[in-house]
Amino acid sequence: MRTRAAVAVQAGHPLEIMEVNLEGPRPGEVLVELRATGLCHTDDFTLSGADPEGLFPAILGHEGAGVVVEVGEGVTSVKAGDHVIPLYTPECRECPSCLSRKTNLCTSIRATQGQGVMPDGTSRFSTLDGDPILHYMGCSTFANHTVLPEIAVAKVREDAPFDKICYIGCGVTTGIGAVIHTAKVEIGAKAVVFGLGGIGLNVIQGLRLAGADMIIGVDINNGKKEWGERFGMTHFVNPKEIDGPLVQHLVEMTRTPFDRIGGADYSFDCTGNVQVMRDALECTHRGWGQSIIIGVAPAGAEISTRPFQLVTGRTWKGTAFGGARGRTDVPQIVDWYMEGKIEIDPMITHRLKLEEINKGFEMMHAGESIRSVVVY
Ligand code: NAD
Ligand code: AHE
Ligand code: ZN
Repeated sequence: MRTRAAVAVQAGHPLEIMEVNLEGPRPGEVLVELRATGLCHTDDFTLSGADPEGLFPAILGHEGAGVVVEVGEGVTSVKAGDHVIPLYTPECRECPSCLSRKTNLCTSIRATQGQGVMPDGTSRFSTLDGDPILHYMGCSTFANHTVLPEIAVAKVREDAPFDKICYIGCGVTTGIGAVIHTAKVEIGAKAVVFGLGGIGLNVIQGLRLAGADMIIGVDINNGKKEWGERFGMTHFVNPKEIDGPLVQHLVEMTRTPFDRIGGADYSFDCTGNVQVMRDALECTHRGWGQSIIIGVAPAGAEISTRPFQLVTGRTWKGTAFGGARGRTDVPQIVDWYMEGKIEIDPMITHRLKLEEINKGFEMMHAGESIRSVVVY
């Protein structure tokens, strides 16, 4: 069949809207008509050329929602007409990682996914001239239709609006999941969130859900203060507007007369900046502070700190897709949204047509949007 897509032809160039060929689903695969896709900072990171795994030409996008059109031989868990969210972290429930119960990082198709191809080593997308176009993060949601492995779709309830729940395909699940699955934040905790964008605001609403007492947001853009407060942030710090080192400032803020050491119980990096990651670790409490890295850093970047920071009981952790097991956890997050337990609508600041997708990335760069969503 033919479908319409925004193709990343080469790194650092705007996406090109074009008709592409899409082959139907092979055994174990599913053809999905996407109804909406969010624009995540990670798509921009890959398009910029900073992603060591970035390959071109490719169809980017990994935050979608749509309807199953056709299933390949042997597919049993979904059928035509089902509403689904594509999963860049699949859940096969059979590989050593899934069976370990210790991680959400299913390994069954990770190698081919990183090479931009389906598990059989081939791409379903091609140009009208027949040249292959690669898949991206196993999803390629910047196309009106895509083909996905069965293990990489979460079936969700049919009354949930596509233009909102697409965000659960990455940002919402990553932010809330980092709090509840990775950090396992407890009631009364003190937390610091660095970077109040599409991910950080979801960390904040996750912290509110978990019952944190003090939620400090840190951003270099003052415009994010109001956004943080809207979802539960209790204090805001702009590192450019304080006297002295940021870490000391945050430790002071969390210090109490009883606990004279100070420091956050939890911190979250939602920037991808390795200096911020260091500050995030070092502002946590001696003895038990945990710092969770969510941000994706460019090729070649490294983190550093004095080992003494770890010797004295701080822990550095990372999280991908918020530690969520997609097929199991994503339908539940959709339910939370439909039941009003979490918010999504106000974070979707812009709705675009596919032809306007590059404008969405421009607004992301300018800090004007929280989430832009392309509606097909
Ligand atoms: P975004 O651009 O919407 O938000 C980033 C925010 O960080 C902005 O508000 C910006 O002003 C702020 N910021 C930038 N530099 C800062 C600094 N030095 N100190 C404080 N704040 C600073 O991006 P996003 O969509 O929220 O994504 C955030 C990061 O998370 C990206 O690196 C993205 O690739 C990554 N990400 C990771 C996962 C995962 O599974 N680990 C999932 C989704 C996104
Ligand atoms: N390809 C990059 C790393 C990109 C990365 O860390 N991706 C996150 C998801 S970001 C979603 O917006 C992830 O899930 N990572 C786990 C995985 O297996 O890819 C690089 O540095 O090579
Ligand atoms: Zn993402």
